[in-house]
Amino acid sequence: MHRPGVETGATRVETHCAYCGLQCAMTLSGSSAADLTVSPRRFPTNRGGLCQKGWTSAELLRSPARLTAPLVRQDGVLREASWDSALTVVAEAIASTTAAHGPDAVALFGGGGLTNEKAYQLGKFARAAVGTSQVDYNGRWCMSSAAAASIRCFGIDRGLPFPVTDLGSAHAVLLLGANPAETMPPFLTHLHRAAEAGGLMVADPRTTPTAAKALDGGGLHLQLRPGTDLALALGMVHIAVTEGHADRRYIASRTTGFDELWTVAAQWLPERTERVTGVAATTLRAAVARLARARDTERGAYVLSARGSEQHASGTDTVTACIALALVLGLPGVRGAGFGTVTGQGNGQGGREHGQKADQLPGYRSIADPAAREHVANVWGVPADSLPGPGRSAFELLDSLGTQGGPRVLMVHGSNPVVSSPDARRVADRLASLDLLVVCDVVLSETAEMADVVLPVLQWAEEEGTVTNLEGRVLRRRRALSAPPGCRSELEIWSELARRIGSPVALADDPREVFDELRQASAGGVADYSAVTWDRLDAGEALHWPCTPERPEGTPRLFLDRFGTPDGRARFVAVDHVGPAERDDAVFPLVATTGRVLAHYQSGAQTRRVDELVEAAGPMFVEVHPDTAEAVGVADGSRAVVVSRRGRTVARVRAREDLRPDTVFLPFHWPGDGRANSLTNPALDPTSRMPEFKACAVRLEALP
Ligand SMILES: Nc1nc2c(c(=O)[nH]1)N[C@H]1C(S)=C(S)[C@@H](COP(=O)(O)OP(=O)(O)OC[C@H]3O[C@@H](n4cnc5c(=O)[nH]c(N)nc54)[C@H](O)[C@@H]3O)O[C@H]1N2
Ligand SMILES: Nc1nc2c(c(=O)[nH]1)N[C@H]1C(S)=C(S)[C@@H](COP(=O)(O)OP(=O)(O)OC[C@H]3O[C@@H](n4cnc5c(=O)[nH]c(N)nc54)[C@H](O)[C@@H]3O)O[C@H]1N2
Ligand code: SF4
Ligand SMILES: [Mo]
Repeated sequence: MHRPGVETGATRVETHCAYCGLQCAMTLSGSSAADLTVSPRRFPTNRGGLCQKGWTSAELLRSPARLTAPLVRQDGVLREASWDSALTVVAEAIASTTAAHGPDAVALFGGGGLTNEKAYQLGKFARAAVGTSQVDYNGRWCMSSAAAASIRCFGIDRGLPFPVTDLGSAHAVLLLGANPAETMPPFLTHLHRAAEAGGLMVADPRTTPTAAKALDGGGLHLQLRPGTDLALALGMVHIAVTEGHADRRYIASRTTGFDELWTVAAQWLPERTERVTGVAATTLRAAVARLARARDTERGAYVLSARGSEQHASGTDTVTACIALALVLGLPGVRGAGFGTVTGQGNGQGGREHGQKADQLPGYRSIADPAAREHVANVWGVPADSLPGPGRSAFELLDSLGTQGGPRVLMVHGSNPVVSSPDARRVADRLASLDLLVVCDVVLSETAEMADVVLPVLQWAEEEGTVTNLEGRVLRRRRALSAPPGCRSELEIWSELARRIGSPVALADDPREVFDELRQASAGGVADYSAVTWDRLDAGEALHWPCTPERPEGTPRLFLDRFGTPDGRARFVAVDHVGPAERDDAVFPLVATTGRVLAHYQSGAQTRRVDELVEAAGPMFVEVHPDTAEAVGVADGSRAVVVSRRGRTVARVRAREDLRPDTVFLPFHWPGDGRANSLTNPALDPTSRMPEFKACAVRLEALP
């Protein structure tokens, strides 16, 4: 394959990073992919910083691994094909499958890395062009528990309901299951003040670089057992109330439901909390007191959660309890204080607003709400009753593929579930049972390797679009390179497929036109973009949704006057600790938790193709306490096997004194025998349908 990249004549383009939700600002300089360079740009979220992934983000634009022609499976082998013949295969499969089995036999799977325009168009293609209810996306595995709890307690889900720069003046920040030192390094600039004030506190079973930073500054590391954040939060609520740190005036004037919550939290005495979580009662007391001191006498106290506390079968209740802790202390909706969840993917916020989620329509509307259906159907020019109802959630969707009554054709856009889904072996089996698997990607991901049709699409620096960052601010992604020959934008693909399957509506393929339609579709919804225009974004305006004709300046800070609930008050919800769905026992005596390393992104489909990152990360590993390693006879640096009830993973042992002896940690960035998701438990949260990525029972064995 040749090296893509065609001159556009453009020499300097201001855009944002290809990867995570911090969306660091960067300038791309050069006239072709071959000589394109990345430099950081001053911007509030990254303050001129980039992490190693950002610095090397241009590599994938010129990688020989880049797909440059459609591939169609013939006689079991993927072979290059023309666009016309590849699209014919897809269109005919959609048309014949819908005719024979109904529209729900065709499914779509999206991603939180897609631009707002693509996320919106994916949902419209599914509902209006194909007519299927079977659409969901990888954000279900990412933000869904945070989202469900925020909606439950605040009435609105915007990850950070305040600009990230507000954290900069905070003297105390409690991070629950977040490791930004590796997952968003420039985010740390906003935590320096808290760290220096001894107020950075990190709840994590591992001593991460983030926890180490907290300890260096005299802050706290709450080294809890995986899956016990809910107990931790309730125990801290208990301490806040019994030790005089609760904000009674705030509770009375801005919340409801405290008494119900207290019937549960009253049971979580510090000593019981210590027994369940493994965090000393003195540490719990110190953490609550530190938050209260920052609130009362300094500036700023914040509680933030991320995937460590959220990716559990009780993730929604866990975040609900974390919010209860923030509410007891009187933090949310107050200037210089707050609660937030740290959104992960590049467009993890926008990706969950515009309708690629199984139960959702654009504007963060519910697909079950008749008024919402009426509004969106009007914008689309279809009858409201033609829109399907809610579909299956991500894991349930993948698990139903090829089964009786399940979808037989799947299109994947912006995800690599063969590596990233829970119980991935089972998911790969389901993918293999499809009549037709279509994968749109920029590289031959592990999921693309299984596909019947692979369509090579454009990536971040080759197309125009918008994304919404972790603080709900809409940003412009700009094109620095023209499309490599052979690749097409997904907007074009959906537009053309819609035409070929005889869709009742035409789909635009110009991103700006799609964005204008998205604005109309979002108007009046929770995530209202109606007054956000490309011209305003291009002029550099900082626009956080909701941004409406009545409120054209946007809303950097939500909840200052009222929460998004009908009565304007935040809700305490009585939730109780249950612990991980799978308990350790004599056969599987350890808890495995999973997460990220600095140099790799997600399933690694992109970053495993960047030499500098591959070298920095090294091979797949498992962190183990030295006592645990010794007990099973595996040496530091040797290869070992981690076994769960679902599968096994081979990894190099990294002995770590500072890890809990009952816990092992595996990153999930590698495929094959190093795939962490061969182990994970697809137990789903009853509300968010989030799988339990962060706790499963395993044993460790020496590699025979
Ligand atoms: N380098 C890098 N950066 C990324 C990404 C990436 O893949 N690589 N992905 C992006 C995305 S999509 C996301 S969602 C974010 C995720 O960002 P984070 O949430 O910061 O990342 P994780 O590593 O998944 O989990 C954070 C921490 O949770 C801890 N943890 C595990 N189990 C538990 C538990 O039960 N309780 C608590 N309190 N902690 C626990 C882990 O040890 C880990 O250190 O990162 C974004 N940024
Ligand atoms: N064990 C374990 N598993 C996890 C997690 C965990 O903590 N532990 N975290 C979960 C979380 S939070 C997340 S977000 C998921 C993420 O996991 P995935 O959903 O697999 O996400 P990515 O690896 O980012 O996959 C994105 C794919 O889309 C391609 N791509 C990039 N841009 C585009 C585009 O514009 N269009 C198209 N069509 N393709 C594009 C990339 O090349 C890549 O193949 O993993 C989840 N899985
Ligand atoms: S922190 Fe996230 S947005 Fe910033 S450079 Fe790194 S990957 Fe890109
Ligand atoms: Mo994520």
